[in-house]
Amino acid sequence: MRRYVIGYPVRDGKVLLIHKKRGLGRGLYNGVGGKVEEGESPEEAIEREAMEEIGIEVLRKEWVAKLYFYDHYGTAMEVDVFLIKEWKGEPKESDEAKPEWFPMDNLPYDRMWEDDRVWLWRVLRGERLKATFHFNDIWGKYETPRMLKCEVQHLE
Ligand code: 6OG
Repeated sequence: MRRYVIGYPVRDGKVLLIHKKRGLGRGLYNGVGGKVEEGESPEEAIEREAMEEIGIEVLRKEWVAKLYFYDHYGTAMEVDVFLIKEWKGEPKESDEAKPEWFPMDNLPYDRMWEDDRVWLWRVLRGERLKATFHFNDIWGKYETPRMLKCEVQHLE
């Protein structure tokens, strides 16, 4: 199973999303993130991606969720989600991502992955979750990506 990470810098009731310029989810808003490389931990991967995509050095982060994604064409992804609580540097645009702040209670869900409206507000409120999402075609190769089924479990 392919491993990925997503991280959300949070401060003063706001979340920093990126408008993604390329790769999976191009054109959508998401957290910073990407693939976990060979020999890397998810913790290391989120630090690397935050630096590569928006130029911040992560000083404190919290693991909040494990997400599994499947589709009809064999995609299987395991994603670790972090809230980034402290960092050094001003988030800046790169050729991959344009950072933008949003109030936590007013996220642009209509321009995000369909699963986000199911789980993101819950982790922003302090919950830890494990969730599984089934899509038709995540890469959008044959069909417009649609979420078909979801299961969310609250972790103590
Ligand atoms: P790169 O192309 O940047 O990695 N990702 C998803 N995030 C959400 N919320 N929902 C999905 O539903 C996703 N599928 C992928 C994982 C892709 C980035 O996009 C995330 C990575 O952070 C299907 O290397």
